[in-house]
Amino acid sequence: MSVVGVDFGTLNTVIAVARNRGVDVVRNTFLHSPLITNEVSNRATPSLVGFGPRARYLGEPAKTQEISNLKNTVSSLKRLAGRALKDPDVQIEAQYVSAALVDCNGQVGAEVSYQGKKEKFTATQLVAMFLSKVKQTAAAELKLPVADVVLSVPPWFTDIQRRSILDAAEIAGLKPLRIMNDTTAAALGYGITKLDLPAEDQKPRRVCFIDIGHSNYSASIVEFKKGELTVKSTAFDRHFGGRDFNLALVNHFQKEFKGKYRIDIATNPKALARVEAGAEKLKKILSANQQAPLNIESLMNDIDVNAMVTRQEFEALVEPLLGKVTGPLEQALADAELTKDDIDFIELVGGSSRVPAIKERIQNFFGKGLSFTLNQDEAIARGCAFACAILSPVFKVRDFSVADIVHYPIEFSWEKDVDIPDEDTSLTVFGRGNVLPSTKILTFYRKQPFDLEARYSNPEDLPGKVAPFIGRFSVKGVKADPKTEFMICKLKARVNIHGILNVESGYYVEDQEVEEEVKEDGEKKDPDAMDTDDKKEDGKPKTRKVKKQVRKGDLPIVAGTTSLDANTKSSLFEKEAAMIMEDKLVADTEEKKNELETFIYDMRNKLDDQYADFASDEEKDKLRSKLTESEDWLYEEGEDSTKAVYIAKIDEIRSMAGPITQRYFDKVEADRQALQAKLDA
Ligand code: ATP
Ligand code: K
Ligand code: MG
Repeated sequence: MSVVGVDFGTLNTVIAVARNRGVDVVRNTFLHSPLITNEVSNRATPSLVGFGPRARYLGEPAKTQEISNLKNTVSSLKRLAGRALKDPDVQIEAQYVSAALVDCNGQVGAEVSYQGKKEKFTATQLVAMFLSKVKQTAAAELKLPVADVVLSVPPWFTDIQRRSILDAAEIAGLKPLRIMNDTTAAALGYGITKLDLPAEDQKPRRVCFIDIGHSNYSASIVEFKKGELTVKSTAFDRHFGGRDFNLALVNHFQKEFKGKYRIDIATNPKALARVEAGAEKLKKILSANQQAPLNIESLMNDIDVNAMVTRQEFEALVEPLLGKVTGPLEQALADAELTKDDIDFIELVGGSSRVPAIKERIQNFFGKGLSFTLNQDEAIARGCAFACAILSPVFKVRDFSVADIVHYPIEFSWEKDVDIPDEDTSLTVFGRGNVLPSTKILTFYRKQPFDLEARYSNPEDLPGKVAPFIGRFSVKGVKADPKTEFMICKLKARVNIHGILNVESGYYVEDQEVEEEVKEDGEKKDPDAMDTDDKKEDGKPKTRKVKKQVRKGDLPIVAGTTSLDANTKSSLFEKEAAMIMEDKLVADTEEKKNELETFIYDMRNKLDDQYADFASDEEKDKLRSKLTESEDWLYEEGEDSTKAVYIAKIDEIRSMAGPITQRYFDKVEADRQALQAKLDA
C-alpha cells in the first residue's frame, strides 16, 4: 500500500508519494517524496473533467479536448464542491467554467452531453471523477494499489466543502487520511526537512507561508520547534490568483482587437478561450522577460492576431490586483498578534508567486528578503505525502505534530429544558483560532432524549453564501435517573483532522462518593516513598470521601450532517466504478481498432517483402482482397464496432495468412539450423 499526497489545485493537480530513502526508517531525514508523473510525463495534471460521445476525458485528455469541447468540459472542480448554484461565489465561478452549471438538489453541478445524452452531475461527483483519475495515475506509476491519501484544500474551506471533498474521495475509492489546508501542508513539508529547528525551550521560528495559486491566495503564520508546528493564523483572499491576472490581459486584448481587427472575442467562446490560453503563456514569459508576444492564427473570421505586451504595461493593467496583495498579510499578522519584525522567514509557494510584481509587493511589505526553499509547484503535494506517511500505519516515521486552527467559530444550540429555567440555549464551543484537531466535552442535565444543532456562529464571515448549518445531533437513550431526576449527559464534540465537526460519541455519568487518599500539607505524593515515614499508625494512608463523576454507559448519537448518507455514497461509488469500466472499454476498443489497422498495413507490406517467396499468386490475390475488404470495412461500417469484432477481424486475417507465415518461419528456422551446424562443424 502506498502513501500518497495530492495538491488538488484549481488549475493543476500535483501528486507526490512518500518513500524511505534508506534503511533507517525512523529518521525523517530519510523520508523523501518524489512526484508522480502522468501518462504524458507531466508533473502536474490539469484539474479538468470532460465528457464525450462515448467516454469521459479526465485530466490531460480533457485539456487536449477543451477548446473543441467547451460545453462539456468542467473546471474549477474543487471550488464548486459543496456549494449551491445561487451562491454569489458560484456565480463568479460560472464565468470561468465553460460547461453549464445547474442545480442538483441543492448542490451545484454541471449539465453536459455524455454518451449522446444530457446528463447532470453534482460537483461532488465531478470531483470524484477527477480523483478517480488521480488514483489511476498514481497506481499506474507506482504499480501498487493506491487508497491512503492526504488531499489539500484552501484553508477557507468550510465544513460542507470539506465533507464534499471527503465524500468525493471515497466515491473514487480512496481513503483520505487527512484533508489538509494548503499552507499547512507546505509548512509540514518545510518543518519535516529542516534539521535546525529551535529546541523546546528556545524561541520558536516563525515563518509566513504564502500560497498564490490560480484562483486563491492564503497566508499562514506558523511557529516551528523541533518535531512540531503550530499555525498561529491564516488569512486569505478567495478571489485572487493567476486567473485574475489572465483575465486582466484578456480584457486588454479584447479592447485592442476590437479597434485593431474589428473583432469582438467576447462574442466567440472559442476565440476567448484561445486568447486566455495565449494570455497565460504571455504572462509566464513576462515573469522572466521584459516583453512578450501573443500570436494566434485565424482567431476569428479568418483573422490572425498579433500583439506585444511589456512588463510595465502588464503591471499597469494589474495594478488594482497588486493593490490587494498586502491585505491578507496584514490580517495574518493581526490575527497572530505579531509584527512584521517577528517573522523570521517568508516562504512563497504556488505558481503565481513567480510574478515579479507580486514578489516585490510582499518583499516591500515585510521589508526583508523572501525565501524560496520549497519548490513552488511541488511543496503542497510533498507536504501532503509526508502527512500521509505520518498517519499511515504501514509507514514508520518519527512523528511531527501539526496543530492547525479553526477559522470560523462554531456554536451549538439546543432547546431549553423546562426544568432548568436559567439554562443558556447556545454556546460557542470552538472559537476562531481554536486549535485543530480538538475535542470538547459538553455536559447536559436531561431526562429525555434531546437534539442539538451545530452551526457557524457568524454566517457573514463564511465564503459567499455558504449556509451556516453544520449538523443536527440527536442524543438517544436519555432517561431520568430515579435518584437525581436528571441524567448527566456528556457529549464529545470534535473538530477532526479534516477540519470537520462531529459529535463523535456520548455517555452518561453519575456522581458517586469515592474514597480518595488525602495529601498532607507540603507532602509530596510519591508512591515509592509510601512504606517509609509516610505510613500512619495503622499502616494505611489517610483517605476522605469525595464526589466524582463515574462513567455509567453510552448514549447513542444519530447525526444528520451535510455528508452523503452511506447508501447514496455506495450507489455513487458503483456508478463511478461503472463509468471507469466504460472508459476502459472505450480505450481498449480504440486500441484494438488501431491494432487491426496496423495489422492490415503490415501484412500488405510483408506480402511484397519477406513473404513474397512463400505464397502462390493465387494465395496472394486472395489475401490481398481480404485485406482490402477488411480495410474498407474498418473505414465504413466497422468505424464504430466492438472490441470483440476487431479482435475477430485480426484473427480472420491471421488464419488466412497462416500457411504463408508458417512457410516463412520454417525457412527462417531451417536457415538458423544450417548456420548453427556450420558453426558447430
Ligand atoms: P489554486 O491553488 O488557486 O487552487 P492551483 O494550485 O492550481 O490553484 P498553481 O498550480 O499553484 O495553482 O498555480 C497556477 C497559476 O500560476 C496559474 O495561474 C499560472 O498561470 C501561474 N503561473 C505559473 N507559472 C507562472 C510564471 N512563471 N509566471 C506567472 N504566473 C505563473
Ligand atoms: K497546484
Ligand atoms: Mg494551489
